[in-house]
Amino acid sequence: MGQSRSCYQRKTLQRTGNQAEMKFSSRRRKMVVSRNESIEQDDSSEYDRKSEVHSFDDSKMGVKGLLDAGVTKLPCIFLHNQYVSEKKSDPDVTSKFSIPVVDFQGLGNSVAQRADIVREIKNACENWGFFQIVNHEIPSSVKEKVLKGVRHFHEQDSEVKKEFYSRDVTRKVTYNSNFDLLKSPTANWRDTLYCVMAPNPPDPEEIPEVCREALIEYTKYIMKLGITLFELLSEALQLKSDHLKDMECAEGLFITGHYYPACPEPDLTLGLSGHTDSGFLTTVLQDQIGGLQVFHKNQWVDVPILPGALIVNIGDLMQLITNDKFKSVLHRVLAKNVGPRISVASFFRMHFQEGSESRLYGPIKELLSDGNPPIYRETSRKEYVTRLYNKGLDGTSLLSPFKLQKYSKRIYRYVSTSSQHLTVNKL
Ligand SMILES: O=C(O)CCC(=O)C(=O)O
Repeated sequence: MGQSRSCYQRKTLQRTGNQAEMKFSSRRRKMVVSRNESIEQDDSSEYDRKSEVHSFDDSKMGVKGLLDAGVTKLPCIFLHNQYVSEKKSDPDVTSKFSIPVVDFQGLGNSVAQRADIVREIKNACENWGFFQIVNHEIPSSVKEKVLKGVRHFHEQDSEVKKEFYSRDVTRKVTYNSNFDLLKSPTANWRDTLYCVMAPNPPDPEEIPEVCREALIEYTKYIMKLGITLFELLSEALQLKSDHLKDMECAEGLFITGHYYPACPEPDLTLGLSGHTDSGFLTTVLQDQIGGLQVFHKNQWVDVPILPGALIVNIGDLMQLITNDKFKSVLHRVLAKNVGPRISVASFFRMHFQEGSESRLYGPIKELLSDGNPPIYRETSRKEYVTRLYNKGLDGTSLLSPFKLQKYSKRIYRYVSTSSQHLTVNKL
């Protein structure tokens, strides 16, 4: 479905304060979101994406604000032309493939049990780039509290929330809708709270009060789990247990609290476009709504909801330092007509960090040999983070600029096809 066609024949909405007045129009819909919290969908002029994006951003109301204002049809900026026809879950695929689940029960009990867990993680990181863990040590109460805290943040008075609305990546705590809104071709149906929690956490007062305690407590558990995961990954690479920890992979933690409101037209947009994560490793805590999918063997596979589980996935920088042994894999979140869906993604990754910007990351020497020469050049923390912030969810890999020339044919771009699935093309 083309964008202009889907922008026609839509209901328009005009709302001021609590008074909502609906109008119908058969002409192209334009959305205007003004600072005094009124939304006008003006059907008189041409669709001007740039100005709509800026109006939406300037309102600081996020997707939640649109829904609260009574929007029942997606504004054009959210319409995904490419993905809509191919985004559905396919039950056949879901029954054929299942994301590995690793049980951490007995991790410390015996050498043999630990070796089994390491083997399962190695297989998952090499073949899927994703796995779920159960029986990890984060109590249910801590997970529930952080999911609730994130929900409360997004559902509090919009005036309080607006204080945090920013695109300044040097700020430690911000909130906005679509971090790449100003660069990406299409917006996603999602708002996000962002907190840089390590190595230099914000002053507690900088964290929104409604989720402060929950985020600080959750961070302590995730940092501890991160150390365990990096030890297990090191062992899976046949390195010393503390190898990845010594490379400071577990130092930086960036937490995002996503809020995916129920979507009035879920088939026309996505909660989160297909992307790979930029850092070393990510953990995701999701609620009961679902929608996360992983691209595996040219198919989108649903990540099932396992009560108490945490999702773990490999990021681009881990793929780089393991010289492609561990895979950073494309994933996305579908929009749903139920919600809100809350998820808390914890990224072990670098950000702008005082003092250590010149630190270099390249393929780990111990993993290289004549038969396994380096595929990537080294990159400094500064270069990597700068590239990361300059790139949106455009379907290209952040690894591209770091591939050595002779391997550059292995750089991929994910493109849509008219068929059910995505194809992966060489650039
Ligand atoms: O919300 C989710 O389940 C996934 C979040 C995610 O992929 C991300 O934040 O990069």
